[in-house]
Amino acid sequence: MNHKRVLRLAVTVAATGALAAGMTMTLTSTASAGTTLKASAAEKGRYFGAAVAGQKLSDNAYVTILNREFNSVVAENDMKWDATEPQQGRFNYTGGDRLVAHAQANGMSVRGHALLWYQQEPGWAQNMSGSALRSAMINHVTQVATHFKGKIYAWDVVNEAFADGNSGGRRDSNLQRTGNDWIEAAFRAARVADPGAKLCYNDYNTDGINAKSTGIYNMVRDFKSRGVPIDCVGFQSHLGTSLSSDYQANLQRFADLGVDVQITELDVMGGGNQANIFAGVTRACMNVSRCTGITTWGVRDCDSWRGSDNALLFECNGNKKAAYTSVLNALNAGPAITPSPTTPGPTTPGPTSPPPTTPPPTTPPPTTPPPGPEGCTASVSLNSWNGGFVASVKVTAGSAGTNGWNVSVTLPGGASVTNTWSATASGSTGTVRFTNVNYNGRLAAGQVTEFGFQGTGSGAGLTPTCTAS
Ligand code: G2I
Repeated sequence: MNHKRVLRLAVTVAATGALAAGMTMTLTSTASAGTTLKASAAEKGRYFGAAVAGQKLSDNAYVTILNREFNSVVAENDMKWDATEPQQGRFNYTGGDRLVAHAQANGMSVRGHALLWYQQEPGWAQNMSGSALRSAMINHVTQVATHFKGKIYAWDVVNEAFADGNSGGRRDSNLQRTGNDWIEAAFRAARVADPGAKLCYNDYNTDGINAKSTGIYNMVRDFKSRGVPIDCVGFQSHLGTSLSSDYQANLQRFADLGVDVQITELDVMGGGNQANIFAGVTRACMNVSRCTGITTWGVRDCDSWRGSDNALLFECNGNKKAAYTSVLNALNAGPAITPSPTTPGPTTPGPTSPPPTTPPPTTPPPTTPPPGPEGCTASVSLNSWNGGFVASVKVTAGSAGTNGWNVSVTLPGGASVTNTWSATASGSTGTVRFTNVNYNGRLAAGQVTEFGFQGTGSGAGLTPTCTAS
């Protein structure tokens, strides 16, 4: 398939500037003045990432920009199936490990790309079908996610499984022909292998509300309703000369299903409208509280798969382009991810797995919920970089549900909380107590809600304790 041609054809609606119109501002505006992409994104609780091709890590000029501007990386090719399992059952993690080591040494988080994709299947898998392929692909997911366990912020578990055009259905592939449930089987295997990684579905030509994005939306809604583990949707955003007017609305409708959204492979046709489009995408992410980060598919124009499109934020000589400045300004102008007190906050996502079934009581149920530590539990996942971190905290109600909750966290010396969303913090250093806000205090038995906070210093070793009321 000529991927590039398809995506150019699909991006046809010119609507620059229309993005800002009509959107609901549920977010408070706090202008800031970061001077790098990563600092400005981090001030708003987001990451800013780049796709990295392995050999570029030995290019000093490239690495200088990467380390200065980006706090997240994704392997452009090194974690794909053909790279990691070139022969069946023989795994090669050389390139992936090198990128993870670079990320860890430089305070960057890592997106994993991609466990299953119909392209870049190794030759041996291309020749397989049916149950042999199904078990080979589940084994691949299990082995690779286990190898990188604990090191990946989010995995693209399945990439590009939906068809272009108006069908809204799945793309044909040997993976698809193993049965329509191949995607959920992959997500379940990935969850078991690395329970700490966010699990994403990733695709392109989903840059607005269209048949393809709606097909994906319906799949995510179905997964959430049946407890299939999915945490995020990646919007590749390989863009042409215009941006759909409903780009932000599309991100928001996915976020409203209770998943995070991320811009995962952003690049834009060079030319007069490039800076505006980059800014429009950045603004859209800033305006959606569950949009957790943006990744550009490369660093400099000449690193890009798009050849002479000049599709990225830096010239080949390393100079910043107008598009760079427009992204930086949009990050700095973006609202912080704190819900405004006058508007309802994001809806609490439903339980990610079915709530535990309660056996019929043998004694009359208590009239008041049991107090104390068994009332709720809290777990934290961290996105850290040199000098700072974002902590996402999951609160799970115990068997009695909650009317409200508090989570206490003791920060390491020197660390302090600078920004909190979906909870109210008391204190900023030492032991900090987070209390529910009005829309997420009441949880049914087994229900999960999330809040987050950003801090300076290290967030290592946080062990939250939860108290229900
Ligand atoms: O096609 C652009 C992207 C669309 N979404 C999924 C991404 O994974 C995909 O990335 C591109 C890489 O940027 C290319 O670098 O995926 C291509 C493969 O479909 C990558 O191209 C491959 C070439 O096809 C191979 O011939 C080459 O050996 O890159 C390989 C390594 O340079």
